Order: sequence, then structure tokens, then C-alpha cells
Amino acid sequence: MKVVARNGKEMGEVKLFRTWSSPYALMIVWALKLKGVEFETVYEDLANKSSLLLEYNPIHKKVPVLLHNGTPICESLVILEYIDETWSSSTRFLPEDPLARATARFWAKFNYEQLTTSVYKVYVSQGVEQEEAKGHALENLDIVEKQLTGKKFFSGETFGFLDLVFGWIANYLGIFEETGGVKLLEEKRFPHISAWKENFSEIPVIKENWPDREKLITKFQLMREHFISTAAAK
Ligand SMILES: N[C@@H](CCC(=O)N[C@@H](CS)C(=O)NCC(=O)O)C(=O)O
Ligand SMILES: *[C@@H]1O[C@H](CO)[C@@H](O)[C@H](O)[C@H]1NC(C)=O
Ligand SMILES: *[C@@H]1O[C@H](CO)[C@@H](O)[C@H](O)[C@H]1NC(C)=O
Repeated sequence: MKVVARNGKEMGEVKLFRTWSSPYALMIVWALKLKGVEFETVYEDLANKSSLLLEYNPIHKKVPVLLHNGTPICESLVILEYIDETWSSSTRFLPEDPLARATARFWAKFNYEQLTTSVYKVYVSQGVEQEEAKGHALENLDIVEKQLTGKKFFSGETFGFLDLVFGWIANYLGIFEETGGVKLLEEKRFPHISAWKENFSEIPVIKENWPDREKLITKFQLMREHFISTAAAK
């Protein structure tokens, strides 16, 4: 099947392996839709991974995986950059300037290695441990808050790469807060993140592809209970 872009350029065959609930995969859905790339979706059951997923991502065995003309690309940030470079005639996510690109990648690394992990720690812990984790998560959010000061989006007036990378803050953070029983994003402490969240959520492609909130709550509640009971059994 030949897929042709709105500008008439051939896109090749694009398939996305995802789950309905993965935030990493959702970022790729947003990216493809913002670029106007047509793609086929393959939903995986992570409790029973398909042989194709294991074949395409043998190292990590995770979603998302993007398949372009039969070749797999793994790891969400790598996929995001690939999409940006491959379908480059529409809106660019990363800026052109090498220094601005390096800065964007620095913050993407911060998100994945520091912010996400600290919020996850709050979600899966309890008691004193959770209090301590909350402190770290808030300090990381303070850093993000500072980045957004005086800006509508992470790179300024226009939506870009880091808005996609930090996009999970606009919905998954609330899921972690509710299921973990800890509020992190207080509007008073984080006025800029809160305003960004509103503006970000109003973008049609973003808004239209949220997974169902109630379903997410149920899933993340169960995951937390499972995690805590297995950790206690150790
Ligand atoms: N570093 C990976 C993380 C992706 C990831 O953690 N995916 C989860 C779903 S949210 C997964 O596939 N987990 C399957 C497993 O760990 O067995 C990326 O950025 O793509
Ligand atoms: C696992 O998936 C395969 C297809 O990929 C299916 O045939 C099988 O029934 C599934 N097993 C379970 C336990 O869901
Ligand atoms: C959106 O961005 C504008 C700045 O462009 C800001 O004034 C506003 O507070 C933000 N939030 C909402 C909900 O519009």
C-alpha cells in the first residue's frame, strides 16, 4: 500500500506498535498526527507480547516501536527525532540552530532521566519514603517551572519538540497524583506549568488523542497495588 502525504510526497508504509495506555507511545501518536503522517496502529498486550514486537525490539521488548517500510525504530525519543527528520516538510519539532537543538535534547534527557523517574517514585511509594520522593519530584518540577517562565511553550511562542516530550505532565501526571494519593502540580507553586498545560491541552491533535481518564485511573491503580504488594513480599 502506498501512502501519500497531503503534499503528495510518498510516505511509505508506517506502522506503530503501541498500547492504549503507554505515555511513551502516546507521544509518538501526537507526533505522527501533527505531521499528518498516515499510519497503521498495532495494539500490543504487554502481558503477552506478539512475536513481531519481540522481533522488532529484541533488546528492550517495549512499546513504542515504529515500523517504516519494514524497518523498526525503537525508543520513543529516537523515534520522535526520526519522524521529525523524515517528514521534514511540515512543521519542524526541533529548532534549526545546533545550539538550540542541543539545549532541547538536554531537557529531553532531564525529563526522561530525572523528572519522570522522580514522579514515578512518588507514585509507587508510601509513607516516609513517599514524602521524600515528593520533595525530589517538586524540586524537579521547580526546574521545569523556571524553564517555562515568560513562555507559552517550551521553545517560546510556537509548539515544538519539548512540548511533546513534557506532554505527559498535562495528563499522566494527574493520573500518578490521583492513584498515588499525592498532589504535586499546585497552581500556586507552578503557575507557568499550569498555564502551559491549558494551552497544550487545547491543541486539537493533543486533545483528541487522550486515552480515557477513568480507564487510566483503574489501570494505574491496579499497577500501583501490584507494585507495592510485590515490593512488600521481597
Ligand atoms: N525507554 C523507552 C520506554 C518505553 C516503555 O517503558 N514502555 C513500556 C510501556 S509504558 C513497555 O513497553 N513496557 C513493557 C515491559 O517493560 O515489559 C522509550 O522511551 O520508548
Ligand atoms: C497470546 O497471544 C497469542 C497471539 O499473539 C494468542 O494466540 C494467545 O491466545 C495469547 N495468550 C494469552 C494467554 O492471552
Ligand atoms: C496560554 O498562553 C497565554 C500566553 O500566550 C497565557 O496568557 C495564558 O495564561 C495561557 N493559558 C491559557 C489557559 O490560555
